[in-house]
Amino acid sequence: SNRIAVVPGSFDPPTLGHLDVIRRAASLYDELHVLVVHNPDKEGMLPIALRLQLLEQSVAESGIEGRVIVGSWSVGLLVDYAQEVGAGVLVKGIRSQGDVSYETPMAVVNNHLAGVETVFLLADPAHSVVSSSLVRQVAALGGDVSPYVPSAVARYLRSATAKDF
Ligand code: COD
Repeated sequence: SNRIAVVPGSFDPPTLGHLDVIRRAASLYDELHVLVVHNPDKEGMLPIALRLQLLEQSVAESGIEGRVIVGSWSVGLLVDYAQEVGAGVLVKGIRSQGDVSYETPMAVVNNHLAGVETVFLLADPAHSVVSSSLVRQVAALGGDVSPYVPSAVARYLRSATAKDF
């Protein structure tokens, strides 16, 4: 159904850019699944269970209106999950031409595989330089990441020691 959408990502960790896309997508669809997907191309910092917990806290703290379900998916195709929950749409955020180049082949293949459409939301310029990798780097070097992440994530990163990165 096109009333149900999935926002997939690595969320390693969740950022204010992610939360902005989640909030805007939640206003467009009746039900939104925010899905932590293991990206085989990326090594990853935080365990999936922790990313899930931080996402749940961030969604709760941000007061996002609408039905938002946080989950994870590590076996099989993303579109298998979409079909399982009856979602006809994937929502992705676009910060740059680089994001367009990265997302285009996946959007085409996901449509061929399962008829699922990908909807792109343009990043808010206020967040368009924010990425999880930037946050990881600043946090690992002892900088303040609170302008870029939800407060639950800032709290976690402050409590974690350098050896966790
Ligand atoms: N502002 C707006 N949007 C943002 C921001 C920001 N500051 N930061 C990130 N985003 C967007 C990204 O563009 C992306 O759309 C989403 O948020 C998630 O970002 P990340 O970095 O957490 O996640 P990615 O880019 O590593 O995505 C991982 C996925 C696993 C979702 C991706 O690789 C994917 O869709 N894989 C599909 C697996 C599959 O089924 N493959 C076979 C067919 S293609």
